[in-house]
Amino acid sequence: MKKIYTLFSALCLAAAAPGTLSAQNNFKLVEESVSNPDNTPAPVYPVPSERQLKWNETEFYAFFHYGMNTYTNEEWGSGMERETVFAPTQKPDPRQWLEVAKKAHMKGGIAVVKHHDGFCLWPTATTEHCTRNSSGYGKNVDIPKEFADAAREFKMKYGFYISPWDMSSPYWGKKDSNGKYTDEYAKKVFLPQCVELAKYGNDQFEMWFDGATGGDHAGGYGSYTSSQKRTIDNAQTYYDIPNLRDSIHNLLPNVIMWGVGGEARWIGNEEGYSGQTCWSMGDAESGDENAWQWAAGESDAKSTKGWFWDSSKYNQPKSAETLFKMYLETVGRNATFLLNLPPNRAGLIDESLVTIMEDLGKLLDQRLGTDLAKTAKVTTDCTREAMGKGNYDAKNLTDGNKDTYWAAPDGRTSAVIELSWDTPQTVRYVSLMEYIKLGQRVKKFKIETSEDGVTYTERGNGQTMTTVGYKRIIPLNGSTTNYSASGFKAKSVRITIENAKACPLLHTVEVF
Ligand code: FUL
Repeated sequence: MKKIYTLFSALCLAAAAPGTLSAQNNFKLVEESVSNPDNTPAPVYPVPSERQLKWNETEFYAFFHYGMNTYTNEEWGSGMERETVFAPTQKPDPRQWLEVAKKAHMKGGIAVVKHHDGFCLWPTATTEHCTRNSSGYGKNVDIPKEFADAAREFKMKYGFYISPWDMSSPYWGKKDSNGKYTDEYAKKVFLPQCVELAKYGNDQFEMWFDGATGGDHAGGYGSYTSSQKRTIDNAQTYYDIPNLRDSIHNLLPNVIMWGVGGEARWIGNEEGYSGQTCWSMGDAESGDENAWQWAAGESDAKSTKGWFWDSSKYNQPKSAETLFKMYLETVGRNATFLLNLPPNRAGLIDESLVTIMEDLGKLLDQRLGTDLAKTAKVTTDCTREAMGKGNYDAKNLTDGNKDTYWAAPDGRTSAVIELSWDTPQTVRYVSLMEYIKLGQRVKKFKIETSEDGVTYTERGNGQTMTTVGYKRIIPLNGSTTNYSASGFKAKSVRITIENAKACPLLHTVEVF
């Protein structure tokens, strides 16, 4: 190998004047081809960063909308509420919030610690509009602290929603005498608030910045008049996002700056579904296979009627069955699922929601809890040659290790993976996971089952089987409305990747 390397370098250097770009490029190419002893597949760009990968693994996590609006029964406040209006009827208990989320098998949570009204759920140094000036059980409440402590206790991931829009701040949207926006809000309020939150733990996984840019709700120090309506024109520049991103990443290496932060995208609806075709780059429900920036989708959705608990109304919690459908249409379609559980005026998740979360946890156990692939014989019609220490064998698909994967040889954009059992199993769902560290590749696939190992029938008809990405779960009955399917008897499940951007790589196949 060393010889070839030297020979090629000599040839390259001879072919181009030393020091020129082409000499350097040739040198690099040869160096790369001989320094790939494991025959690792070339990446298909864009690829996720380490922190984006870790974030994706959170899959299903809770949103907790709690704050001033919980005590005014509003969805958006005005910024003019007195601090004493925040009046919990007992000590708020973020530990209970996460305990409930865990029952539904969520892996983490994001607490809203400042909504658009600007009231901060911690005694911040940046404004008086915070719990320091509340009374009773509200006085000096420190939600980020208790939330972070509880998450660590439960070994769950955690992060915070901090609204960039701040109706209570006199600086928000302020212009100077030349009509130019001042940077006072970013410098005196928003950036310092993010830094304060960072101090609650460097293990945070996501900071959530919603995209609201002002408007009808003028808010702050006065009454609603049209002259008080404030807006901003460009969130990126107004909040100094590039600087904020760098500063926060220095403090929180694993945090994803969501939304306006640019590291994960809004799926484009708040209904709990993503596109059946869903690329981890581009925009909205389906993404764009040709976009250059990795931005996987996150689907934020409500479990009740509003984002905040409304003590004056029936909050209409969704059933566990509906939430299971939302799970399959988000996590099962290459998006993460951020499900809102709004604490009530006692600062607790209401009993009605607790029961639903327990039921959802049970449904997930029953339907996606026993992986039949673990007992299957797995074969593929092609396997990449390894050359080095590792391997790309079919057995990697069921070894429970996300770092080992099956790979097809270069030049292949289709492949067949087959799982079989000696006795027929009842199969309902198939879950696939690409090795996205090297890019999202699969463009089309199909699934068949066979009861006798001879005759195969295509399943999942009705589902669009295009992309896979981080995870894709196909209900084999093919329905897009009824996911409590009874299933099919199968001695064999055959997955055919029909098209891919480059040689396909999967790290996990599961069958339920
Ligand atoms: C939106 C907000 O305006 C809603 O109140 C809610 O917080 C939702 C999650 O994000 O942008």
